Amino acid sequence: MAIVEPKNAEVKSLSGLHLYHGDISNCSMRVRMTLEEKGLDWTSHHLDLKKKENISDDYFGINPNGLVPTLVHDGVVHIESNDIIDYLDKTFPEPTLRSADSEAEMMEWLRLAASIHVSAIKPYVYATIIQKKVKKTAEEEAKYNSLQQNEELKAFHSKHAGDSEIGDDTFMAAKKILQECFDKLENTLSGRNWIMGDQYTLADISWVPVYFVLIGCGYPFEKFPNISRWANSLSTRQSYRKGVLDWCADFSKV
Ligand SMILES: N[C@@H](CCC(=O)N[C@@H](CS)C(=O)NCC(=O)O)C(=O)O
Repeated sequence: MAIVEPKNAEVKSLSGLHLYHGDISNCSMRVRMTLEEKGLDWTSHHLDLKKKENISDDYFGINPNGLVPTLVHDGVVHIESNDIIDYLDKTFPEPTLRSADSEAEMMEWLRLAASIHVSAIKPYVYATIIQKKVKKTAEEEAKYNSLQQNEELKAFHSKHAGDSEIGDDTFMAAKKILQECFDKLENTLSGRNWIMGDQYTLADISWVPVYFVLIGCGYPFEKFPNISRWANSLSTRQSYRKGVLDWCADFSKV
């Protein structure tokens, strides 16, 4: 569970569920889908990542990495999307998004999604679509570097800020990681409706936004028929419509 003590003490007085999130952020999509699955009331604090609204003293005072999403629940600050959805499912257990007999396997899918975010998802998305939309001015870069303490994120953004593009090596490495993950997902989904079998769980919620964002970036999912079938079956799910499409209808157009 990733709970942080905020420097921005104002959030400690918030009651109920408050989500700091971005429309186009796959990590935010996970949390919005989970909130919708549970039918929970939540207050939206939307941050426009293209306008770099996350790069401010106020927001770094809430989330020390300056990333979305952040959930504030009755004044307690939770970061890391996969931890947040797990927290929500445990705190609001109905309807459940886990099955007791496959807990370890489900958590492994959540960990896998979290572990490839900076090494594969972010570089793929930046290289294909996002970098030119979030290019930083020299002033914005200086502000970011003064606020960001997380070395991995600092290294990523300093390498790919301004006009310096994602190099071929980084892009190739990202593609290799994604290929391995999607081979595994394709095999797992063979003969299954959902990642864990018949039950829709946090594993699906963790991976659906990855699919949604990457297909918007032109990722060749036509090579993965089971993944394509799984993703298509989501279009009828209200939490997908409300948590993803209502905020970002098509990632290729962001
Ligand atoms: N591990 C974090 C990653 C969060 C993350 O990278 N969020 C992205 C959007 S999906 C973001 O805030 N990007 C803005 C930036 O890098 O400045 C999580 O799962 O919550």
